[in-house]
Amino acid sequence: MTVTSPDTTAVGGRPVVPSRGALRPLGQDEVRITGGFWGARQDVNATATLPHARSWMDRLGWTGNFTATGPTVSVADRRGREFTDSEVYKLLEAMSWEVGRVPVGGAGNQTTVALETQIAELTKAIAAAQAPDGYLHTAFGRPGQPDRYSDMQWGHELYCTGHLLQAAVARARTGGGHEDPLLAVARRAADHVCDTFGPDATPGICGHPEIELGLVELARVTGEQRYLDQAALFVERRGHRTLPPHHFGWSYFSDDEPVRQSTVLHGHAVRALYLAAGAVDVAVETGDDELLRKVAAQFDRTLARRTYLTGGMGSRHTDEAFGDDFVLPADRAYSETCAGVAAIMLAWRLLLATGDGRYDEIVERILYNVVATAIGDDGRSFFYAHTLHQRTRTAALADDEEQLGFGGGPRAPWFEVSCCLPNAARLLAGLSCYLVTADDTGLRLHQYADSEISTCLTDGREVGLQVRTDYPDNGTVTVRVTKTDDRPWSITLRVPQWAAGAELVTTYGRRHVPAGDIVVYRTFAVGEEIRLELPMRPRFTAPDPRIDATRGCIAVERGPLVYCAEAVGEGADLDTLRVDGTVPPVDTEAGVAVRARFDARGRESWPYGPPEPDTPNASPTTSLDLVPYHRWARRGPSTMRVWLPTT
Ligand code: FUB
Ligand code: ZN
Repeated sequence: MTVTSPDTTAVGGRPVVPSRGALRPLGQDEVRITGGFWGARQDVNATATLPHARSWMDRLGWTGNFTATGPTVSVADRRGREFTDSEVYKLLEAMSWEVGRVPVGGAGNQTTVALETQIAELTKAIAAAQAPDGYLHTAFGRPGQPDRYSDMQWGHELYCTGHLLQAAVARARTGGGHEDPLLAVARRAADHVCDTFGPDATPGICGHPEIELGLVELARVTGEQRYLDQAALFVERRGHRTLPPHHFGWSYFSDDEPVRQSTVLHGHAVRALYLAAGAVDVAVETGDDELLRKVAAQFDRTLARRTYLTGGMGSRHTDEAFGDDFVLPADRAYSETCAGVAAIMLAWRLLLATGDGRYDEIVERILYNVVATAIGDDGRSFFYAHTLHQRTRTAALADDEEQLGFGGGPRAPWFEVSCCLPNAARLLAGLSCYLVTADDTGLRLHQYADSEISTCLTDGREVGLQVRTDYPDNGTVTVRVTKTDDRPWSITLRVPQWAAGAELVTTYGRRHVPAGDIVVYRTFAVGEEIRLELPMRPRFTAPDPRIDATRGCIAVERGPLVYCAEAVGEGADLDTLRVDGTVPPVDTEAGVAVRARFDARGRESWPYGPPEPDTPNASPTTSLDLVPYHRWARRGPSTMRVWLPTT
C-alpha cells in the first residue's frame, strides 16, 4: 500500500491529510476564520498564549534542555518531567499553525515574523540535541542518564517523538516545505524509530501512544512507506501486555487487549484517544476497513456511555482514566483538556473517513464546552481538568503560581504537568481546518464561524464562500457565494440535533429543515446568499437514568453551549439548589434563567437516616441566572454546578 504522493501534502496547512476517505479536508490556505467567537480566541492564542507558554518553558528549563543536555554539557542540568520535550514540540506545532493562519505579509505580520524567528531558533537547538543516529530525547541515553528505551512504560520517548513528527509536519505544511530543517530532524528521528522497533528489531511499544499519529502524518508528507508500516505495527503490537505490570493495570497504557478486540475506550483517556486516532489513520491508509469499523464502534459506545454532557472524557482522577459505563460523577469529572483535544482529533479523522455528520456534533460540543472553557480570557491561565460541579470555592492563584502535581484545580498559569495548554494552542491556531470539507459534489460546512473560504472542487473548479454569523449567541448563519461558475455544485449545511424548527432561506424561499445534512445543489451566482436559521432556545436536558451521579437532576443547554449555575464570592449555596423542571428555561438580558429555590434539607451530625416523605415546599421559586459553562470561574472565586437538582 502506497501513501499519497509526497509533493501534494507539504502545503496548505492541514493537520490531517488522508489519502482516501469520504471528505477532503480544506487547509488554512483555503479557509480563514475572520472574527467572531473563534476569531477572538485565535487572536488571544497568538498574542498571549503562545508567548506565555514559551516564557514558562524557558523559565522552567524545558526549552533549555535541548542545549543543556548537548554532548558537552552536564545532564544534571536537565529539568522537568520526562515528557517535557513534547511540550516544546507541541508549542512548535502551535507556532507553525499560527504562521499558517497569518502568513508573513498578512495582517499579523509582526507576530508571524517573530514566530518564524522562534521556530528557527528552537529547531536549531532541537537539531543540535539529536544524536548522529537520529535518536532524540533529552532525558535518556547520555552519560549519566538512563539508557535509551530502558523504561518503555514511563519514559515517553516515542510519545515525544510522535509530537516532534507532528510539529515537523505542521512546519512543512505551513511554509517549511520538504526542505525544512525540522522535517529533516523528524525524518532522522522516524528512521531511527523504524530501525529500532521495526518488524525484525525490538518488539516494543511506548507506554503513551502518540507516535502512531506522528508516523502516519509524516508518511503522508514524505511518501515514506516505512513510517506507515511502523505505525501499523505499533497499533497491532498493542494490547498484548508486553509492558511491565503496574498497579494502574495494563489498561492504563492501552496494553490490556488488542485494539481490534476492544469494544469501548478505556484506561488513561488521552492515551486511549490518541491510540484510537492513530488506528483510524492506519486503517485509512492501509485500507483496513475492519479496523476502521472497530474503532468507530468503540467511539460510539464511548460517546453513549462514558462522555460528559460537555463532551469531556475521563472520570477517574487517580489514573486520569475513563470510568466504567455511566460512571460520570459531575463533581469528580476529570475531563482533561488534552482528552478533549484528542477526542476532536479522533472524531475529525472518523468524519473525514466516513462523512458521518454525527462526528461534527461531538467536535462542536467539545470545542464550545471543553476547549473554550479551558483557557482564561487573557490566554495566560488554563484548566487541566474540567469539573462539572465545584463544591468548594475555587482558589485565586497568582499570575506566576505553578500548580504542582497532575491536573485538577482552578485555571492556573502553569502546572507541573502542562500538557494541556500547548495542546489547546495547537488546535486553536489550526482551527480553520476543522470548519469545511469538500466532497464529490461541493463543500460541506461542519462548524459555523465567521470565515472566508476559497478552494477548488474535486473537478478543479474554483469556488468561494463567505460565512457570517454570531454563532453561538445567535443561530443565524449567512453563507454568501463569492466565487462560482455556470455549472451546479453543492453547499451542504449541518443542522444540529438540538435545532428543532430550523429553517433555510434561499432565493427560492423559506423552508423547514430537519436535523442532519442539508444539501443545496444548483448553479449559484456570485453574491447569492443562503441563510440557515437555527433556533437558539434554552432547553432542559436530562441524563440517562443509569448515570446514578446525576439522577434527579437536569441541565440547561442553548445551542451548542452547556450552561451552569455559578455562585461568585460568598454567593448562594448551590448544593441546596432546586430547579423547577416544569418551567422551561428562558433567555434573559443576562443570559439564561430558570425558576429555582434554595431549600435542600441537610442532616446535621450524620448524613443518613430514614427516608423522608417528599413534602411539598411552599417557598416560591425565583429566577436564577445561568452562565455558559465556558464562562465559569472568570469572575473571581466561585462555586458552580452544571447538573441542577429538581424540585
Ligand atoms: O503523560 C503525558 C501527559 O501528561 C498525558 O497525556 C496527560 O494525561 C498527562 O498525564
Ligand atoms: Zn493535558
